[in-house]
Amino acid sequence: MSIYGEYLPALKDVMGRIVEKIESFNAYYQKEYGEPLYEHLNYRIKSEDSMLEKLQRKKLEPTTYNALVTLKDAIGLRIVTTFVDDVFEVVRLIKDLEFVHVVEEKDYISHAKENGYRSYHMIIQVTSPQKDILGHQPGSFYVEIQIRTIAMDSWAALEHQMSYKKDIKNRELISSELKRVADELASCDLSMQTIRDLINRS
Ligand code: 0O2
Repeated sequence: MSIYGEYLPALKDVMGRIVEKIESFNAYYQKEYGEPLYEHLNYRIKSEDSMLEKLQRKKLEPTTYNALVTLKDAIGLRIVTTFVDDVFEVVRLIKDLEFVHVVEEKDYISHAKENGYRSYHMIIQVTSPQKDILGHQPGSFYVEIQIRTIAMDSWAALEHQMSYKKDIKNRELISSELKRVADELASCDLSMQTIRDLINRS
């Protein structure tokens, strides 16, 4: 049986509802302002293998409770914007949703990680008509949302490749180059934002 057990349909339902809302924001921005709020949106329910691997890595029992409550990223969304300001606009809109309660926020954009990683992370709780693992109905389910710019996203993908290679040569050199590029990309993101503001004001 799946690690998500009988809750898999509820996870799919919750993911569908939040995705639909976010897509409707994008359609609204496109219609109202002539440009979308974000460039693309990815979403997934973490595969059973990845969830089991993560539980093992965190030394947690492979129970449905640990998969859904202790770890809070069974449902994951990634929203990728063109401009930095739009990251914070997406955050604001998500916080305003009436069926969403924000549990945790990590602003790795204002405070980048030491390796150069930048992204805005939110853990939210979404209410659902379906029963949750604590027996509540309506229930609530956790969703992890990562929001970042295209530049931050390409960087994270490259850095992720390195972290998965076991016997990589020149790891130190590559890490310091990645850090340098992360800072350059952050500077380009700021310049892009400034140019966009200048265009919009003129
Ligand atoms: P996976 O397989 O991607 O889910 P958590 O590990 O989630 O319990 P943590 O690490 O405190 O708790 O959460 P954080 O910092 O919000 O990171 C969550 C996710 O963000 C990570 O998931 C990565 O996907 C991504 N992330 C965080 N730091 C980095 C980084 O330095 N580089 C890259 N490329 N991605 C990062 P997991 O848990 O690693 O696994």
